[in-house]
Amino acid sequence: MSDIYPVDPDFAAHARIDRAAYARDYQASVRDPDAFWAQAAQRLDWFRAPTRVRDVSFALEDFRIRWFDDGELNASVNCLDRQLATRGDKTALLWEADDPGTAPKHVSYRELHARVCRLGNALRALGVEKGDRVTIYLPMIVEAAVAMLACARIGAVHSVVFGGFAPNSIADRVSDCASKLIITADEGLRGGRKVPLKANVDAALKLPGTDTVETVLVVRHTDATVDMQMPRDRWYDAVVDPQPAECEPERMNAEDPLFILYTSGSTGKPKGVLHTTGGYLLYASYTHEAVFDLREDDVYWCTADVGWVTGHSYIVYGPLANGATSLMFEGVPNYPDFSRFWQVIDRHKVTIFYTAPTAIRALMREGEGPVKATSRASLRLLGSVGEPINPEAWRWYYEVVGDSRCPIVDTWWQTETGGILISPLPGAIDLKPGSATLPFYGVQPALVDANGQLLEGATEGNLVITDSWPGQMRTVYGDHQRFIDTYFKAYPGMYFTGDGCRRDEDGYYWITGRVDDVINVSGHRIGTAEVESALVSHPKVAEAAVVGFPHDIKGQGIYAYVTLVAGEAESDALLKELVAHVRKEIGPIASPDFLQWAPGLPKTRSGKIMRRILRKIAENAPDQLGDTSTLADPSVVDSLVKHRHGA
Ligand code: 6R9
Repeated sequence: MSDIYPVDPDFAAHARIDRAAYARDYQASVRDPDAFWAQAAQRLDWFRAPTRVRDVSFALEDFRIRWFDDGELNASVNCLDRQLATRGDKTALLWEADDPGTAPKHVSYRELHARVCRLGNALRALGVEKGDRVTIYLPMIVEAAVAMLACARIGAVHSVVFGGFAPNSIADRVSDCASKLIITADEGLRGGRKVPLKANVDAALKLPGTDTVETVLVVRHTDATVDMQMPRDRWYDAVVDPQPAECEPERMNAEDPLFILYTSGSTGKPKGVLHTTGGYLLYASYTHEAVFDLREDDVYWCTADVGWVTGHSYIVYGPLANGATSLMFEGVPNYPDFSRFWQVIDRHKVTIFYTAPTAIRALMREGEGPVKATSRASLRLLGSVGEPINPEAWRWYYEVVGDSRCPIVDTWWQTETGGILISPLPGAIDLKPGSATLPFYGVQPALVDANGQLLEGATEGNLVITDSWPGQMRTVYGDHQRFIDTYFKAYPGMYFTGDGCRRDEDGYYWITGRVDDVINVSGHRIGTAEVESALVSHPKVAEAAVVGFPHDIKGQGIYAYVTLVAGEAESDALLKELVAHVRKEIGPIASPDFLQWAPGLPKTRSGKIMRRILRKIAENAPDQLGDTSTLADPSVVDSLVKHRHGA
């Protein structure tokens, strides 16, 4: 039996949503979604208020997802202009540098508005028009948020590419959406180390398919000397600073694209997840306010990178649409030492702290000392996102970091969902360590078996969502059929999340992890197919198979089996070379933790690699290999088990 942490009565007394309100409003939201979301839409400022709420069908023959589709608004106006009257001098973004010796920056709503307008004007002057795609490849600096909002202001569609990605990955993402312009910086700075962002862009733009890029705007950040290729490359400050501080916002239809964000799937290249303006912004802001029980004087800190969806929805769009103070951190949890997070919390009197289980596990390993050296008295609420949080890490987070005072919201969601779908509301829902608990308003989760049969009661199955919510992705950029095939074919009439899940006797949801070929490494999604194709692109590799395995800190690690081209010799030097090759092709986050030589791979007679078996070998569970009789050559398994890494 799992233990329960009941809602704290003191917290509930001041919370936005209490138990009764959640029960009542959840019922209302699924009984009459039109009425519920029509009311909720009033939280946004519209140029033209929508008269239609939802037009949705998940049926394959009649597929559509549209929300508020006669409404018109602008996301940057909602995040900036409408805050000016009452919050002009309030800090919108509070920036903490990688080096604690660098002064933090407080950017007010008024200043942020002016900076976004200047960049919006500059982008227009450079020929960027409504609907054009702009790639943002920046470190965690204020300009990253400015760039996203400036795109939103002029109706350009941003595609933020995580600063840890290598030139090949940048090139793939630039060419897929035919970006016209890239915004980058000379260098990034993380944990005292420099990241050559501009040089990576230069290398990416030498690769095929990237010639749509006309301009590269370069933010001066570390003042490093970088190659500037005129007229393509322009210094950001030189172009942006002279622009006027007012910029006419584009009137966007609610269903006009706001951004594309690439994410890994189980097959092929990363998918360009497309989110639109009205539904996304409404959902990001509403969930941010409700799940984090937001108050006017909160100092809210989400430690994600803007290169991931969490940074989009819960550093930039949600918090700013709510007029919150959002802390943006350039650095890493262990620099200069393992108490950095807690020092930042004390320095800025952070009240809400939202991070990932992998960070908690890494910090937990260092013991209580670095935490207890700080006060953290300002904290009132903690959050978790990115992967299942093991109960042990949950309790450490609760007891040691939060001094058993602060509820934890374990928020389950995905790039595709735009915002949080399953999470406690801290004043309304009792907590169970390791469970994301219950659905947000309007969200209808269900469990199905492999045949798509709906499962009732306390049980385990594949997690689906049976009806739409406003923050749902609308398409895979440039490949609508792939969108439908990936998410709506497995279980007709339902959105398939790719996650396995258990539901307990209280109706609580416990996410068990991906059931597809996606590995969740430190909360980052890596497709096994991407790592395999990077390995196979090395001239000495004939074949590769990649699986995930349980990893104490990262949640899952990457285990690669590699078959060399005939005549090539296995060696430690080549092993290192292959790991380095993957880093160079995709980026450091995709580096295999282990690489095992595989003279043969377990295949069915039709040639399909049996990953189930490879997973069990990687997990060191050779007694659970199951039936191997259908293999073309069962003897390869014995040899792989014998030579397992560490065996
Ligand atoms: C927001 C984000 C999505 C995948 C998702 C699931 C895992 C995220 C979780 C969680 C258990 C949580 N995941 N939050 N699993 N509990 N609270 O992480 O988006 O990068 O697209 O990853 O992450 O497996 O399917 P994304």
